[in-house]
Amino acid sequence: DATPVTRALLSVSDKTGLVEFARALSERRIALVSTGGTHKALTEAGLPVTEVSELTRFPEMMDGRVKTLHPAVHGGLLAIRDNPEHQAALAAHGLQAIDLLVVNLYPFEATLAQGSTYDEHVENIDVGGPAMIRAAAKNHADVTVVVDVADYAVILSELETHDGGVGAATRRRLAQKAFSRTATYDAAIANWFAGEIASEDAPAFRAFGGTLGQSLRYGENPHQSAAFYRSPGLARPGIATARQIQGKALSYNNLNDTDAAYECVAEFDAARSAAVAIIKHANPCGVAEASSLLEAYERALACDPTSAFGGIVALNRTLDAEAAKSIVQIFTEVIIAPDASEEAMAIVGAKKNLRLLLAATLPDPRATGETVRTLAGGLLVQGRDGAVVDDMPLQVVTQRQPTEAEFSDMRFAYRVAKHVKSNAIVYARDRATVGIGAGQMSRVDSSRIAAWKAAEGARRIGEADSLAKGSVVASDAFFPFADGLIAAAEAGATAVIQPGGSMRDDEVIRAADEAGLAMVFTGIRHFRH
Ligand code: 93A
Repeated sequence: DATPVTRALLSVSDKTGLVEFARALSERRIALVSTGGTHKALTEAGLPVTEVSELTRFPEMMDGRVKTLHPAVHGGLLAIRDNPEHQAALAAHGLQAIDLLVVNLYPFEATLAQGSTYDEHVENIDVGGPAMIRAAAKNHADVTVVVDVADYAVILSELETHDGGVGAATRRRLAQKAFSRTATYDAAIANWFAGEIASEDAPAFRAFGGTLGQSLRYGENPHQSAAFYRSPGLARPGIATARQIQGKALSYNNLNDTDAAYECVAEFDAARSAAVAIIKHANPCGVAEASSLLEAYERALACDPTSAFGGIVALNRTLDAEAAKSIVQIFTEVIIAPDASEEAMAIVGAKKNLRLLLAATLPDPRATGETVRTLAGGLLVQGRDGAVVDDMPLQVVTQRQPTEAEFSDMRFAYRVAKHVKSNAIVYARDRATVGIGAGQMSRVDSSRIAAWKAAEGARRIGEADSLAKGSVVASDAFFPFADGLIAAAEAGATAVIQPGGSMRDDEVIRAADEAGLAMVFTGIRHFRH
């Protein structure tokens, strides 16, 4: 019951094991036909192979969308061998029977796994491949179909035991497998499509309008669906207007963190200094200002290199080669900058997965506009926090006046604190953060964490004193009691910047005076949740 194999058509995206398999077929005097890429691989390996365009007498066209969709292929696969009319039709049109079909499809599922764009998904929908697979599987009485690299060995052993033929049981089993493959393939396409449509129908989309920027593989967690929308109502330069130059598709968390990173670094006027912010879980884990991006990056990284691993790096100036070289040393998820030099792009280009976003302009930290979040059954809308420390009437409340250096560091620390989740405590020295405490329910806990990070930083570089020594400390909201302030003084801070406005401000000021601290009130709070 074995059918002889004299001609094989090979058309595979995954070329694993292809050459070895084709060589074994060729050695059995089986004629090989194949599509462009497969043909190239086989001729390069020195195998005799006919291009499918020779069979169809049509060139492959439309970027490969039409290569095998032709009667020369489908007639060859579907003709019943012992049907005289079918055989006469083959002869009349000069067609040849194909006995073995070897296909693996465009990698649609892999494209899904990478989280590619809509158009990339569409281009990876294989049409000709499934058509051939279905034709060959339907005609399994005469034709053998292989859709899985793992079955190459099965075919070779069949050809061996059946003297150049494939047995009926194997043909039936492989035909079943072939239909199962096209079914799974189409299911993956249908599911992806359903997700795209659902994203466009999402209530959030209807509420805010705009356009679907990208449907995302998932949200904050894999069980949550997600999409990114561009909303003209919220239009301002930043993450939504940035161009992705390279790297894997952005995830939900990437987008959220990159937005936070770029908004943070935009607080630093690019005309005045180079600045770098490194973000993890939407919080800065290091921010620095310097005369070069390289120096700013290295100082930002030094604040908390452990947390910076797998972080987002935002820069306020054109990414240059020196900074790029340093950034690619550790695992980074995303780099965002207004622009990048050719050389820097080449350096980043060596890291295929690393995402590089160029946003052209920096967001305006003073911009008005709204932020929106949902809560059960409603929306919370507020004006964005466009307050900038330079515009705040800083009031010195202690006996000691801050020095110029302290003033400069306090303004730096307050800019950073605006972008740290509350309760936020930021220690800074020479315009670099040395300890950041974020997102604690108690301000004292945030202070402890920030001080601990500064002490860790000193330990890492072998300094005896905590990096908080000689630093300034910023608090996003007032110290309700003197304890937080005393803790900062004990950690080594010499100056404090905070909004003021506590019922116990007098107590807090007295404690600052006793500790010899300089303290300024900004009058403006920077809560961020
Ligand atoms: O774009 S297609 O749907 N149009 C076709 O006519 C066609 N024929 C085969 N894709 C088509 N294929 C697919 O090309 C195969 O399923 C296989 O995945 C791939 C092999 O192309 P190449 O040999 O050029 O690498």
